[in-house]
Amino acid sequence: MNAVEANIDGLVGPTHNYAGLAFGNIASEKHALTISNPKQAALQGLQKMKFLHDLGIPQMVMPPQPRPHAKIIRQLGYKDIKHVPKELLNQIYSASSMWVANAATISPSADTADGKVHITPANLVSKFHRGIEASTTAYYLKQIFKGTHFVHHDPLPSYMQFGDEGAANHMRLSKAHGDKGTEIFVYGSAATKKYPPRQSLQASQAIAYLHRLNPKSTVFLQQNPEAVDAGVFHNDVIAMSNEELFIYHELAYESVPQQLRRKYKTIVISEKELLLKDVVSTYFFNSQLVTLPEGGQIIIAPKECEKHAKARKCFEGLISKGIVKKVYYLDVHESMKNGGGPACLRLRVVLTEKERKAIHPKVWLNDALYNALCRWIKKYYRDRMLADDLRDPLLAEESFAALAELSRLIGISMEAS
Ligand code: SUG
Repeated sequence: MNAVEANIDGLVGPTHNYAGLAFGNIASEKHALTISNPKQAALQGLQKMKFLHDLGIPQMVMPPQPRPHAKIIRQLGYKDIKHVPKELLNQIYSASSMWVANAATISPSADTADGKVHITPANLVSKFHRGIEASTTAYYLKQIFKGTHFVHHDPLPSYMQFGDEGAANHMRLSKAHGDKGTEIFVYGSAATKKYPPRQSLQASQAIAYLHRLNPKSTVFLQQNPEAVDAGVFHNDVIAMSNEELFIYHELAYESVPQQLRRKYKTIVISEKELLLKDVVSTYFFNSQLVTLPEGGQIIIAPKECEKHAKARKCFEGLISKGIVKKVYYLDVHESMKNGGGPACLRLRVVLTEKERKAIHPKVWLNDALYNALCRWIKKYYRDRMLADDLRDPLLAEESFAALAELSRLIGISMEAS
């Protein structure tokens, strides 16, 4: 069936800061308590969306979540933000909902037994600041993907047994977007020495079952513990996929079935070509592999790869072998410093024409929305933020005012979860 792949990107929120909250994510640990620039972060993300839109790839915008998280403040009995202890402040203020690759797992209608698009918001239980995203994520997704074409599941139970981090640990291979595909779920390993796993096998199995996937076309791959200990906290830090193309590093998994490798166009990048530590520092694999409307695939890579001789050579090799047409290096440095590259900032959805038409119209990026969002960011966002700024009561006011205006702009209700 004819179908296109659309991307929905998380707009960076006005409280973007570096709090060092994500143990196992080396960039987050490294940049903890350094100065962030929320305005630049949001503009960088928006420019990436515009870039894809200009290439003719359908692009949607996912709003940031309201922060500080009012419900958590109330639930813990604090009368207002002034009373929240310092060690909690950075979590309820985190703008981490920008990384929508962790928002949900989505199975296109071509793969599901009932021919509907199935959506499961991620529970993100492994980190408190991320776990508190789940209910608002579900609320937003229901407003965006409306009608009978879409089945919305609840996030899985909030226990590590069902730890689920969404599409960052999910891939799909198919001859063409609209064809029946193979869905690949990647789960963590209990054998790590340094960092805990985030995705559980039981969670991945539950989603495959809920989404009514054909077990014969569903594959579960276990992460290599060595990779997790080197900072590969999600699969999208060490593998990328699009249509029939599957590119991964040789140290990504415990094993990959021969059958899968033979069925699709599989490229394995060796340790000799790119060291595991460079996979993590450059975010080579956190690139977006995209099919152009006129055919052929391109890569949107983080700017950091351009400066890295070996990473660039790997990309040039893909071009010279005719695997991809071109690599574009984009600057999303503000997000990268918290461990989020181009692919972390987007959630992919394969849609038929009918499904596409059912989507809330105001979230589609076009030139008018792009210009309005640029103005909106410039009006409300600060260009400098440090941990101490989270103590400023004005920040909460600014952040809520910004989201109220955005809500009017894109017609999404943002009331607290
Ligand atoms: O969950 N960073 C996020 C980055 C998520 C990247 N997503 C994908 N790989 N798909 C995380 O580790 C850091 C927040 C802070 O430290 O301020 C953070 O949550």
